[in-house]
Amino acid sequence: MYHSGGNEKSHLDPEIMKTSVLTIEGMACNGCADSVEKVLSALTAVESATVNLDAKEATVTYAESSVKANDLSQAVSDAGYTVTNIQ
Ligand SMILES: [Cu+2]
Repeated sequence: MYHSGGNEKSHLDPEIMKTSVLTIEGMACNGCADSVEKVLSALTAVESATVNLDAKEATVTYAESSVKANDLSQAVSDAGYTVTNIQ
């Protein structure tokens, strides 16, 4: 029987990243898509946000422990758009 030495990991649990797809109404052009991307990316717990204008969808990867899907939706409506679905 011997010690495992430096093998042991002392990290806290890594944050669990979650990806949600938001359906957004009200985006008319690339400028709108950029705005939505910016407000979502600005949230501290959001790792990435990508908007597909044609699909009216934003794909957002975020730390679920720090931000909820509702917070994403709120940020989008604060920017003047409407989230009609989150999956
Ligand atoms: Cu626009």
